[in-house]
Amino acid sequence: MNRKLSKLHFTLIVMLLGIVVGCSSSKGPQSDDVADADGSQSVPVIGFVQTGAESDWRKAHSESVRDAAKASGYDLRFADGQGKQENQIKALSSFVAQGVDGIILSPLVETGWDNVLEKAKKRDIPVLILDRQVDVKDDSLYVTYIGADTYNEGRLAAEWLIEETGGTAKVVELQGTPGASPTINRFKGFRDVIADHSGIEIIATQSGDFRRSKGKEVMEAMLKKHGDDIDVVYAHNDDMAIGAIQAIEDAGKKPGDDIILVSIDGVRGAFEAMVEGKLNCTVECNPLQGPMAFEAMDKILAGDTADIPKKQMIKDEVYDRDTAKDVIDSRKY
Ligand code: GYE
Repeated sequence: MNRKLSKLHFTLIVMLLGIVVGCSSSKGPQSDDVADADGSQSVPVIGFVQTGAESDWRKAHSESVRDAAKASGYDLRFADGQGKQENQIKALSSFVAQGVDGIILSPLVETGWDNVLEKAKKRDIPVLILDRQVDVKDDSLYVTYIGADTYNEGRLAAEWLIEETGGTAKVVELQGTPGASPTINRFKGFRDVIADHSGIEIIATQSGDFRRSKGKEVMEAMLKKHGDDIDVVYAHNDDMAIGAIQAIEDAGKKPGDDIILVSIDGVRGAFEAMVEGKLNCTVECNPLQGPMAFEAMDKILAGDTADIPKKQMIKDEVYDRDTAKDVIDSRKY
């Protein structure tokens, strides 16, 4: 019997008898094919290794994964990497040692995962990579990747900017966490588009670690150094753009008018800033990835992996000050 089926049976039995089961446990892969000592069936256990809680996007992402796990009947063990790869590696190893049924990894950075993923593979524990990508020598170390097309997001931001400025602007860039796939891709996507537009010049670029406080700090330093030269801020996420807005206001300038700001994510705070006229554009990056992840996990645990693509990308939209007001109430994160 596959795990998903046994989970359904379990749910049915509970419903029919009207029994409330207080807790469930797992004894690792295949464990729910057999009943526990007390006669109950356990539900599949998934270890989720998250990057941390660096942004509003991330908070929405964690919530989406938690909600979807619950809705799909999984027992989710949540590990918060707190912005450190070593914490994530430790959590992953520990999930492998616990013999969980599956692992979802949102990797802080792209490289450095080969060894720990080998451990999971040796124990036959399937790994789904969610949100950020990994760069590993052997692609069979994970089953599938689900996330946004962050390279395209960088391109969309640049295309919007060229249209808005007519192709002439001095830009400062606030990069995300160094080595993270969205940082690498948003950096590259943006540059690939402006390469044909010599009037767009990046005069400074620095990491703000995808954090609001860091975005503000870096922007303060950039304003001190480049002052009136700055026409545009390109931020790799909304949180850093919101931090930059504060720094621009503190410097006595009008964000959105004196300095154009374009960022990525599409979180509520960005829509509020656009409605207030302080942010000009955000490229959506949908964090509500939980349902897709567990739909794939259902198939993986049922051994039904043949039709799961290696990469599944979520589609993004572009929103600006003109469209923000019309859509803000329908935003889900
Ligand atoms: O843009 C940022 C977050 O990995 C795509 O991580 C994600 C990024 C998102 O902290 O806000």
